[in-house]
Amino acid sequence: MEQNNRIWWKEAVVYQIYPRSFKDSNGDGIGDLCGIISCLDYIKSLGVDVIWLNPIYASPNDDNGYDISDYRAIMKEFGTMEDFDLLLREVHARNLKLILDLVVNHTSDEHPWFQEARKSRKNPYYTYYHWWPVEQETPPLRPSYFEESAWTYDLHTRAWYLHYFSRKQPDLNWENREVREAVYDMMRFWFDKGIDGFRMDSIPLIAKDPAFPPIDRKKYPDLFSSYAHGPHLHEYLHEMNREVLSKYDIMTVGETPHTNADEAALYTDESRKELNMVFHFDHMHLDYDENGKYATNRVPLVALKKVMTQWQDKMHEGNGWNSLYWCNHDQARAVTRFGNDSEEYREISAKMLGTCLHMMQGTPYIYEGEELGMTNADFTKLEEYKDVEALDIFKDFTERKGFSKEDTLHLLHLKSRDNARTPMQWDASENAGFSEAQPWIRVNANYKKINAENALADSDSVFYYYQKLIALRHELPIITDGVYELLDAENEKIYAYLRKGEKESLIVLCNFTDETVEYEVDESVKAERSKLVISNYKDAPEKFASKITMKPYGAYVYYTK
Ligand code: TEU
Ligand code: CA
Repeated sequence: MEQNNRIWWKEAVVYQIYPRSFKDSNGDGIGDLCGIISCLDYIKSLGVDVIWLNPIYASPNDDNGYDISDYRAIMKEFGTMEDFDLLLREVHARNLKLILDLVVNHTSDEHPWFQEARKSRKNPYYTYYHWWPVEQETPPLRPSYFEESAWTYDLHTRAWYLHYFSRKQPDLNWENREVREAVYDMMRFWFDKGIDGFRMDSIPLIAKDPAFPPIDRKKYPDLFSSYAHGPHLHEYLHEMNREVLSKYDIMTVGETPHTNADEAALYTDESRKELNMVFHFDHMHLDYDENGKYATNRVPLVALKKVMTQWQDKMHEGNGWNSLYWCNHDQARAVTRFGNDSEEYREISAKMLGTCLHMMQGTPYIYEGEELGMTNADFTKLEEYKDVEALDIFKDFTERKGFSKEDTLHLLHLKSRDNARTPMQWDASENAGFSEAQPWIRVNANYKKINAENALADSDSVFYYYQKLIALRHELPIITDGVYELLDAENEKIYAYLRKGEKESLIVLCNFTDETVEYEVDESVKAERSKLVISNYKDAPEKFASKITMKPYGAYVYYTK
């Protein structure tokens, strides 16, 4: 709702919960809704405004809930619909908002629609999915994100069905109006319960050309990028907005792989009435190599600045809105990947990363445990990995790409999605206070040191630093509204930028290295009456000076009015 021209989701900070790994309340080793309820005061104390839950719907859990067998029921491991209703009430009672994951590119193969569909070609649900009948010979090349091929042959129908993800995640046919109506109906069901929005999974992939023409390999060397932005995509989103979204005071964020900043404007430009914002992947791709995500590269700072700046500029010009994130349930831990998780620099670099992101324009997303500076998992054996993607990568790299077992395990350690899925570290008791039973996935051995209880007892912790960053965003409108301007684009060590308002400005200086850097800020930047509003070093200079000694992973923010 716009109040005095302000829009709540533009000023909000979102906290993302991966329910399976957050808090177990009934001792089965799996996180659940009652566990989340018991931690709401902790989340509230961080100062965030919105909670986003990864999928909580009935699911056989081939992909931890991203394979849904009933959109209107709660996954039995997570609790009941009564538990959900209580959670929603408790969230609202704390003046927080709740958004859910909308996964409608595909269902589970155990969803009744697919169970019906695969009975025969004449079944009314057959056209809810994409099929390639055997008479047309082998289906056109379409790789799956989690398997070699995105086509799996079905004996009953004598046809292959399409699944961009695992074979237990058949893709829905959005060309079919009945499918769209069924999705909109389900969305209304949740909005009528009072939820405050959706994060929309894989949303650029929903639209497909049912003829599946050959992929132009010159245009799409990695093939997957051809999956985004199929025919009628924006018509569907516009229709969804008209029929459902526009009727409620809610927020939407599309997860948009394979989407550049120009394309993102098509989703988020307010006048187009589609989505509020999207999660882009451009900064996630900077450490990829010819084998994609599973690579040993570090992210080069100059390139990082370039893509972040592009998105800041494009969303601002295009009348869109950014979402800001360093990590989520699909990515390595931020401090390990972009900072430094050594004993010496873990906390200081986690705070620097938080500063660099939270002072930008957009809505920041904090992934559970990021506020503690949680690190990548410390798995050494393949058996410790649970993720369908990790198991597929292991197979692909060792059997098809010729990597050794050790090298592949090292790549999984760097990039596996399970790095983000180890149990939330609550305290130093057994299983990190996550569960009384053995957790479904192993706890990181560093939990005795890195945990919420320790963080709450230490006024200098990453937790309290994030609390301060969030409070600043709520206090200073310039963080929401100010125009972003990058300084010193080619500097390989320092990320320096301005936020400019009509009468105010912010100077944000972040050292991405473990070295002390004598830094000279561009001479055009004048800030005589500035004051330091946040820094991860206690002895940071109170007044801005154009020559500044930037300590290792130092972050300094000056505000001028
Ligand atoms: O991810 C979609 C997506 O683009 C993935 O390819 C993602 O890039 C990959 O997991 C990174 O390694 C979404 C969800 O976030 C993910 O958890 C699901 O597995 C996937 O959709 C299927 O629903
Ligand atoms: Ca449980």
